[in-house]
Amino acid sequence: MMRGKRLVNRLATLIAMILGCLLADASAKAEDGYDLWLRYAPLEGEALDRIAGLHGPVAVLSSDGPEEASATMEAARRELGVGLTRLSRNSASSMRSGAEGYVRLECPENRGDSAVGYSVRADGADIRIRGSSDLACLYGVFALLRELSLGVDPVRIDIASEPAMPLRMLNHWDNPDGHVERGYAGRSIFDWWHLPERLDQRMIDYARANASLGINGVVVNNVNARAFMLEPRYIAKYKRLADAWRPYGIRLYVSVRFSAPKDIGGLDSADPLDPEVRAWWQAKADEFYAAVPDFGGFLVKANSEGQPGPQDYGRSHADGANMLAEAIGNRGTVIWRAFVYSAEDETDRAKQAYGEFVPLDGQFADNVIVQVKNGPIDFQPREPFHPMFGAMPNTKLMFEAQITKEYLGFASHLAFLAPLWEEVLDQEPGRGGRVAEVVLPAGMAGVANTGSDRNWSGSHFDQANWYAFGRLAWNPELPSEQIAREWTVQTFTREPEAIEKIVRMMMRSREAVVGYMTPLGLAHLMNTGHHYGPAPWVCDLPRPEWNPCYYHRADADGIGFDRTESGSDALSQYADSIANRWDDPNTIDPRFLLWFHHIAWTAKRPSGLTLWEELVSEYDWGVAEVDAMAREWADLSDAIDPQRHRAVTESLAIQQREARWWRDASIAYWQSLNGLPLPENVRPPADPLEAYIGRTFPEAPGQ
Ligand code: BDP
Repeated sequence: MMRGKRLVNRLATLIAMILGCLLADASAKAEDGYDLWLRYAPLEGEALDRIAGLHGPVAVLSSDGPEEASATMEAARRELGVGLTRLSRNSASSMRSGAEGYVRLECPENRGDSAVGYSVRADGADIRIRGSSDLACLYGVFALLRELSLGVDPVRIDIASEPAMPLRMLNHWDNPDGHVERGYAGRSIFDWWHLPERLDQRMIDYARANASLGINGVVVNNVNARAFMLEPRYIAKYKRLADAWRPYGIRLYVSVRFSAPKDIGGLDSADPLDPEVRAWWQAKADEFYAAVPDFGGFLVKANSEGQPGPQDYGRSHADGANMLAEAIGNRGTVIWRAFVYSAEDETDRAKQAYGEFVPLDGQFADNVIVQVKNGPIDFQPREPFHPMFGAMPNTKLMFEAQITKEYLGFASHLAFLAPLWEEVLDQEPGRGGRVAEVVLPAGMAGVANTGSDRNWSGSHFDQANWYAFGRLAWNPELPSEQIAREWTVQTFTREPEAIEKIVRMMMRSREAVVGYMTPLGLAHLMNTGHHYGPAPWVCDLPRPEWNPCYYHRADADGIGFDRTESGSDALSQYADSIANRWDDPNTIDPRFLLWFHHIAWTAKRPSGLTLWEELVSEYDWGVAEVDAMAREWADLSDAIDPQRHRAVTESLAIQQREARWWRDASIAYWQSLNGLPLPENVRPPADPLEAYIGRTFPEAPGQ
């Protein structure tokens, strides 16, 4: 009998082991990136023991709310249940004995998106999540699960957090036909064609991911907007989405085409001072609010890159924005973009937005926010900060970042962008504190990098940019490295050496891209239209500022855009404390050298090298950095699940090849101008210049 029992036990153990292996294998296979940073991978060892006694379901202590749990509270409970179960190895039975504790959600059951600060604190064996709205509890649950994922001992958890800024939003450049402008992750995640009847599960998963970061606003369509997206049939679609996102604290915004009263409204003008036009927008806004009572508002790209705007009628940006602001009233916000440059204006493009907007400081209505890109040109791998941040003390300014990597190698190049944003947020523009402080009354917007790809972002590492944007919008003081580390642990592995390697890769990645694409302050050298690959030679496009040669100004003698007093004087738009430092090529931060100065190829630099030698060594450094990243990643094959490891390996191989392409094509072109030999021991470009010029990619994505 005994022996029979033992046999049965052994067999049972064996079957369990085989099943375990199969399951483990299945879950390894299932690592396709869809779960983002919300994988809640099972904890192990001590970390697992420590959460063993922790339970949901949770006690909800409702102080003044209705009996029924709100949808937000339901979402919080659900997330907690899923998170705790997965962290504790997917099986309640594996919860060891020990102190039994509950996670208690102590939030009123009211809906609210203003008071969302939360605290998460251990209290004996329990954990209490407190806040003054249901959304605070949802945010607190995500914070708790993040801490637990990071292996923090529950009894030590003691966090209090609130968002630094009111608006933390994603801007989607998604078109109604499903194409995503500057999108490298497949088609749009928004299925406009089937909405409102069909709501994809992705819309909920997307909202969860955003809520986990505290993102609270989503502009669902491209800034280059189609007017028909304001028609009633679209408002019904927005309603369905807004209803689905409301529990997650996300308000929906829409990009509008300024000429809509003419395009779809039957009027013959869109003049913002025309009473009929004003009445049209008023009625339109009312229609939106009737369907979506918490509708966020309108985002507008006006008089920029061919888009219509108030200047078509001799009116100012303030006239246009204030007209829409009046229509929206205190129900929402108008976000007016400062990304403008004109087809006729000969002024240095880097100066134009400042020139148009700064004189309007103080004239925008209270519910208008002016959205300013991080730099004065256009989301380049590196730009100095936008001088508008220091020049409009009486206007709410929002920081616009580009999460999708239009100018940083699309989705195949690894470039962790938190250091780029941190670099700008940390600058002191001269008035109002650091940029991070200037934008506090408004917020941050990020051009989304999501798409229909299974991994959402086109590559696994690009998820980190979505994550980092959200974390910085919640707290712009978070160091990039901390963000990289917490993302890595949640997304990839808890193995300490692997974490360090991945964080190192991430932290060097953006600088590497600058190195092989646009070192020493160069910018906008990408190929025409799609911006894929190098094309510094392009100089024949109809508008001067569309040409790379406009930006680098290289000739036989030197390279760089003189933006000092002897040139375009864009430097004068910066505070004296900065302008004085940047005015001198020997004291300027070399990272901005050629942005502000035209320098002779043979000029001796403080480094002792000539400019030419310095430039070439930057390219080589960038290429070597990518090689180093690829080597580090190759070493991680044991720490990362095979599917994602292989995917990243393949992307890095593309990046290695394209980094060389950038370096070689750039060097070949500069040499064709300056006739200088390469410094000693430097590898010549693999191909002649003509071969690089001849490469065309009309099919490149995202155009
Ligand atoms: C540029 C993009 C273009 C956008 C524009 C914008 O190339 O597709 O429409 O910015 O921000 O970077 O409006």
